[in-house]
Amino acid sequence: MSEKHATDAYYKPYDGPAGGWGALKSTQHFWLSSGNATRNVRTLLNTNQPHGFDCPGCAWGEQHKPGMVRFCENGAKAVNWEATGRTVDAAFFAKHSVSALYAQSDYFLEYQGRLTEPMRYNPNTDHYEPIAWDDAFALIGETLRGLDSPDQVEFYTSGRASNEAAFLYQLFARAYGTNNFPDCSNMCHEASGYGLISSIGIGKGTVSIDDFEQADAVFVFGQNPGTNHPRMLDTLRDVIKHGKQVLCFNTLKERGLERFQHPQNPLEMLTNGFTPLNTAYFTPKLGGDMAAVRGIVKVLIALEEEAQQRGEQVFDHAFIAEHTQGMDDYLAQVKATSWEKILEQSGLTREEIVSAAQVYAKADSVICTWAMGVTQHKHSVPTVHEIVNLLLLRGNLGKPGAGACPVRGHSNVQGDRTMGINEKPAAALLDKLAERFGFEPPRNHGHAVVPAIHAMLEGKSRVFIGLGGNFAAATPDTPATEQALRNCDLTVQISTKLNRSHLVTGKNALILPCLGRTDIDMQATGSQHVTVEDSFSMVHASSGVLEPLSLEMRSEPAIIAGMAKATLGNHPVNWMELIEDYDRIRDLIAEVIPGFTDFNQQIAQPGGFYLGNSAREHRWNTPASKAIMHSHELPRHILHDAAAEHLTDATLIMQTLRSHDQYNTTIYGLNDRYRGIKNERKVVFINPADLERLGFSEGQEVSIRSVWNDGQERRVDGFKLVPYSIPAGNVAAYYPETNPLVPLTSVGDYSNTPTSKSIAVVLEPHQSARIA
Ligand SMILES: Nc1nc2c(c(=O)[nH]1)N[C@H]1C(S)=C(S)[C@@H](COP(=O)(O)OP(=O)(O)OC[C@H]3O[C@@H](n4cnc5c(=O)[nH]c(N)nc54)[C@H](O)[C@@H]3O)O[C@H]1N2
Ligand SMILES: Nc1nc2c(c(=O)[nH]1)N[C@H]1C(S)=C(S)[C@@H](COP(=O)(O)OP(=O)(O)OC[C@H]3O[C@@H](n4cnc5c(=O)[nH]c(N)nc54)[C@H](O)[C@@H]3O)O[C@H]1N2
Ligand SMILES: [Mo]
Repeated sequence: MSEKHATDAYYKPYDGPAGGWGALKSTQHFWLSSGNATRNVRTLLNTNQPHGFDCPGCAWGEQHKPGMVRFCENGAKAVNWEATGRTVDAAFFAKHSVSALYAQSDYFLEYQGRLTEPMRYNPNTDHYEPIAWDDAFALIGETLRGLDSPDQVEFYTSGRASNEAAFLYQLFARAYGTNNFPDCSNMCHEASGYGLISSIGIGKGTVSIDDFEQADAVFVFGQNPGTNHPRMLDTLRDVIKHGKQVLCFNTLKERGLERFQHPQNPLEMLTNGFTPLNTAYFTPKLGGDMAAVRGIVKVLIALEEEAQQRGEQVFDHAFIAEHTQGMDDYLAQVKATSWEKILEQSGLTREEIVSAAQVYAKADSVICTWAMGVTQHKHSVPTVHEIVNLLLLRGNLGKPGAGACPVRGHSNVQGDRTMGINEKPAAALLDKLAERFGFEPPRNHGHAVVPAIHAMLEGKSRVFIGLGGNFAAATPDTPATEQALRNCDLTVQISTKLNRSHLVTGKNALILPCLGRTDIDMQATGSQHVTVEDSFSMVHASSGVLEPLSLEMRSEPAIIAGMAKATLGNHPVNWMELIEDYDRIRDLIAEVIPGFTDFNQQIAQPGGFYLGNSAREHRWNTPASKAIMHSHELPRHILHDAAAEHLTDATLIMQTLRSHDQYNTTIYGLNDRYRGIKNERKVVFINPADLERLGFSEGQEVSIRSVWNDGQERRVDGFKLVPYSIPAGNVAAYYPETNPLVPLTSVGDYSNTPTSKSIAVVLEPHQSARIA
């Protein structure tokens, strides 16, 4: 008889491959439960097709392979979720008070369906009530015109906004007078942007998707593509099939980095075959990647010394001399770092590091990819610098099959930046805006996410406008962020679906329902397409295919134009004329944003066009006109002093991550198939030795309290312990349920990104929720 476990009800280790029948079954489930199944067959088949829409899921690129099906399991969830038949209308809000809705889960809120009409919060009744579009715009215009300074408004963007919407949004905010652009990327790949600009002079990845076909080795750091970028599995699978190397560095053994059964490969499906997705798998401790890369470089130095004796070389000295600066200091820094420190911080063995270095040294072309496991730590920028140094030492930048590949999150987060969503805009952009539109844009830097929260908390900012996203739930220190939003005179949420941010209202609060990627966007001159940019700097068009569920929904560009017109009149453009035909917006983009010449003609090509990448072409936009190898000491501790000074034997370091059934704060379901979790989100993955050492038992409910020196208690309750293969001293739990634990001031050096992958916590026996 098998042993009974306290976790049996919600945890059963999953031993299948990624993809496979499980993916098909799940795709079918989300399709059938969309409330719109018949309509959505066509919707799904239009995903990522030349004349269809860009998948609202991730920012992975398109491989130029013909085929009828270009979506993955999680893309299908995203599509069916948006293209639901359920609606949240005036009757819904009349029935449910805001306080009652606030008590519901994030899953419940979004499941209710698409927002269909503009609503205004009535504090007397605690209900949202319908408001006419013109009245909503007038309220925004009056409020904005009545402030003491334009810097009292926060213009938030989530990375689904199209290029056209983002361009109009930044034009509106700058013509109004502020650079306050808190953006989801401040919580996401900011460290990649900062790290890459400061080393290679451009804040974007340097590879194209075709480079993967030519890479001898791909190093994957801190990402879980099986869930978050499933189409990348296809690419990794091809690398392996070509007999090349894939080295994975991940604190967890993620099934989506181990083996893959391609749902579109009949042979694999019918024979239950699969392809391994890596040739080596390393499990560093949280925050250990910089140390791991440093160890690799330490081995490379030794290999270089040996090679020189034979008259050979491991480093690409010609490349280094011509294109880089700072190598000597960097190598001295590496030599000065002890093996003891490298092994302690990385959690890897010396043999593992040597084996990775040998693969690196033998490969003629290497791509390094990474995501949140690298970018959400205190020392994320130094880690990105370290990865870039590794690449530069063998000239792995700007040659086929080689380069840096930060794998972006939201489907157009990269494009939004290209369009000027940036609280620290380049002077060249502002000069261009001044020249083209004849107004003087603000030159002072604005607020990113964390400074925006501080400003609202302190009463310095008084209006929050969210172009998509879920600010209240996605940001750190949830009670502080909620207070910040409640302090505002006005909160405006431009959204497709109901979420937590609608329920955390300013004195005035508006919900403005918008069209999504899948919807047909009909304007005066006919149906419009928009454009997006993927992780590989490819810009392409996206056109919706579904009749919108309500005539009251408006497109994002139309909503921005409405707010701008009500605030600024026809300054500096005739906003409404632009909305009649988005080609007109693209003509302005072509004049202002580099790389977009002949935008409207270029976008007509199926598959879109490539924006180019200066570093790939060995043009280095840095002060020295060279790629810079930065040298940082390994951090003394991966935590901030405010946490590190209070450590005890009971302190654990926690990462917050995504389950397989969620898209950021959008919870599609309660399962995490590849990690074996069913019908539960409040779990803590913990090393069995820690479980025993700390005197807890499997399945026990605990409270998680974070360790920080400001005297404030940050705690979440009722999480169940799941023994899991995870390095000792590390734990993992899902976001956004754990966001209350991330102190607002716990941010990355240089990046200001919340340290969502390294939070010092202690576990305590569950305290039942306190009565207020
Ligand atoms: N289906 C789906 N797709 C998505 C999203 C989604 O929520 N759902 N979100 C989108 C967005 S906005 C983003 S930014 C991306 C996020 O994509 P990911 O970065 O893959 O997202 P996370 O779930 O945060 O996963 C982090 C991974 O890094 C590992 N990790 C954590 N810390 C460390 C570390 O210190 N070192 C190493 N080596 N590994 C570490 C974790 O074990 C986990 O596998 O996905 C995008 N795509
Ligand atoms: N603890 C912790 N916190 C994190 C992270 C983490 O790993 N751990 N990850 C961070 C990362 S990487 C990111 S990117 C942020 C995400 O932060 P956000 O981008 O703010 O959050 P999302 O959950 O993606 O936003 C979901 C909402 O967007 C709206 N929406 C969806 N599609 C559209 C559209 O087409 N138009 C408009 N206008 N609205 C739309 C819907 O109303 C939906 O409820 O969270 C960050 N927060
Ligand atoms: Mo992200």
